[in-house]
Amino acid sequence: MCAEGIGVSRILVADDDAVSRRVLGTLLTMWGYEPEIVDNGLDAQRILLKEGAPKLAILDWMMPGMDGLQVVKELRADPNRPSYTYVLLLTSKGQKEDILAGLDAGADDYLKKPFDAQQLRARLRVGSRILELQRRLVCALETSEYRATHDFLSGLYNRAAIIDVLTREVSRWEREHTLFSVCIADVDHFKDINDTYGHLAGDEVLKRLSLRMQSLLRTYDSVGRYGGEEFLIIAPHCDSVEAAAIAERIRSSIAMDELRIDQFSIAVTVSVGVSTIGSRNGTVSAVLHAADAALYRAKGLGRNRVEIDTTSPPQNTVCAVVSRR
Ligand code: GH3
Ligand code: MG
Ligand code: MG
Repeated sequence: MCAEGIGVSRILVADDDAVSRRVLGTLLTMWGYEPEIVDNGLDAQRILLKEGAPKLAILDWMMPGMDGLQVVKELRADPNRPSYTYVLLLTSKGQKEDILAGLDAGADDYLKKPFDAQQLRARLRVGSRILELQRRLVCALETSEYRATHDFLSGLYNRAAIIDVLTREVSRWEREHTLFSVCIADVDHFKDINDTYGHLAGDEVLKRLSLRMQSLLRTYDSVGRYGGEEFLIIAPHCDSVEAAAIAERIRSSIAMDELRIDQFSIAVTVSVGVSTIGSRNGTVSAVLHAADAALYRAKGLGRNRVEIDTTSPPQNTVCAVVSRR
């Protein structure tokens, strides 16, 4: 899920002084870095703003075109940059005000020319450490966000996350009257599957069904694990007839093939209830309740079937019932 800890080896050097460039290039290579060296601020900015740019940069302050200070300022001005660039300003300007201006502009560190090689090396190690720390924090955040919104077993959205999607769709409908439908799919006689083949095989059935449903939905549909063996699908722009076509595609695809799990061949079917947002089903709970009532009817009518909520009349919409496959 997260980017690998690659270690920081690529480093951008921007300096208009040829001697400095040569010395830095030699030292950095000797210390195991891969320097990319330019002689002006504009090139430095172009490289640093690119995707996959080096995360560590040594910038000279005074350069033609765009000075190092300006490069840092522009770099920090974009709050949406996906990763952080650690910038060390290297310059002959060494007054207290200069140092403050450099750090205020967004530089992380500052070294005065002529620099001491060992000091530069140590400061680059600090930069690498900070970048690695930042990478781990971002990774931890992404992991915890994923865990908070996804179901561990199926990898689908969990109940809270799919209800969030539904809540957003209801708000959109209130604002813009954008139609959508929901389907609740419930595995038929799942308890018997557990009892016959064991709980682990039951888990595997749920995983396979999740994959199957995902593969049959359009990219802008959402599916989540709503309960133990119940799945909630949200189909934007679909009226109940169009959503029923999606539900039917899922039902028939699941019913068609038995699942091979270990030495067993397991026949699985699902029943699906469909409802559509509308004046009579205009809230999260009402639209869910209506889909649940339709599901209940599908169970009562023999299972392995799709039922539409009777209060959801078909309407003309732009829902294109197209599979991802
Ligand atoms: P129906 O056709 O009426 O829906 O019958 P059913 O047996 O599917 O429904 P019921 O609600 O009686 O049983 C659902 C079962 O799903 C009971 C529960 O142990 C099982 N279940 C819920 N979550 C999981 C899970 O994560 N893994 C497994 N293996 N079983 C689960
Ligand atoms: Mg069931
Ligand atoms: Mg159930």
